[in-house]
Amino acid sequence: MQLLYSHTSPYARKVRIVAAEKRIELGMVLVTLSAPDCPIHQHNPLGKIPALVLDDGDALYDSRVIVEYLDHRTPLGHLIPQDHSLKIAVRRWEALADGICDAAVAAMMESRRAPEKQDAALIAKQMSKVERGLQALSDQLGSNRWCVNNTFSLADIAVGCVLGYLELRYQQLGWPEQYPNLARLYAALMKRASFKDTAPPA
Ligand SMILES: N[C@@H](CCC(=O)N[C@@H](CS)C(=O)NCC(=O)O)C(=O)O
Repeated sequence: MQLLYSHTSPYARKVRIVAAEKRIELGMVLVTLSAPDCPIHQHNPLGKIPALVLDDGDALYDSRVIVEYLDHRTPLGHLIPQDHSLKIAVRRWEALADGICDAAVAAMMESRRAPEKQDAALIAKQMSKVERGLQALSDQLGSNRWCVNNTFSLADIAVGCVLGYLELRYQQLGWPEQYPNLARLYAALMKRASFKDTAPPA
């Protein structure tokens, strides 16, 4: 199996962490999305990373489908609970964390356009999703050690990936100072080899 990824994609990091936690070896294919011959287009018609190319040549996307596939491949330490209510809770955390990523990525793409072409209202709208999303993550975590059922799960991984992305791209937000409980969670996650080994380059 080969994973098409980039060093900075928070969605690809989520998949890499799940694979590492599940001790599943993946072939890694580093891609540059802006390259005209980027191989992602052969595997994902949406042209987005990550995509997981299976041994029979079929490809899986997006990250939520891939992590479910990987979690199901081995019985070792399920990251998505078997219990239905807990599973839905974990997947809602993931949806919130990924949604914050979507908004942060959209605002970043817009802010990279030439200044006269940028839509300030679009950036403000996306950043308000980021702010509200962070507040919701912090409120829901409270003083708990992990996001769901006091057990490490995909929910913590997804939250860790968005926090890492914001640390990389939006240091000026100062989320660790604003949300000490999220900072505590991120510090605990960064002690794990799976997180350390996939940290985006500074
Ligand atoms: N929902 C997708 C989001 C993937 C995504 O947006 N990836 C970005 C990189 S961080 C991308 O490939 N963007 C290129 C594009 O949108 O054309 C997932 O969870 O995999």
